[in-house]
Amino acid sequence: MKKAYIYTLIVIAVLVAAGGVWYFVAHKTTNNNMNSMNMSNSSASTTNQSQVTTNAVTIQNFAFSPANITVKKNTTVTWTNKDSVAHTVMETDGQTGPNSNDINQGAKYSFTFNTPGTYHYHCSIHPEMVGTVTVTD
Ligand SMILES: [Cu+2]
Repeated sequence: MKKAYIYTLIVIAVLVAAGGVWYFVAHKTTNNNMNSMNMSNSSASTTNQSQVTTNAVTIQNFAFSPANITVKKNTTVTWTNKDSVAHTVMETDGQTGPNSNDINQGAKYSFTFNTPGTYHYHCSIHPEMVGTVTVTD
């Protein structure tokens, strides 16, 4: 009689513990899914489309300047970070393009564009930072 009571308590305790673990795991998974869904694609930029012919881009105040540049093919473009935080230069459309590691304060990153085309890029740390390199023949 007493034993059966204790076994019942143990069974209930195990079920409650298992339910708690299940809830925790399920809840965590849901959160992760929501986080990955939040990585929204903010590619529709309505920024100034004026083109500047230069191979030097300054990163300052969380922006690429000039944001839209034109170069001839086989030109090496250099980005210089004048912010106190790190930025990156990452090709956006899956073309062979710039793909930097963290560019720290005062550091530079260079990429040579050999193929004509339009290359959209962004900062992987601050995806709202975008720019384009137009490469002409
Ligand atoms: Cu950045």
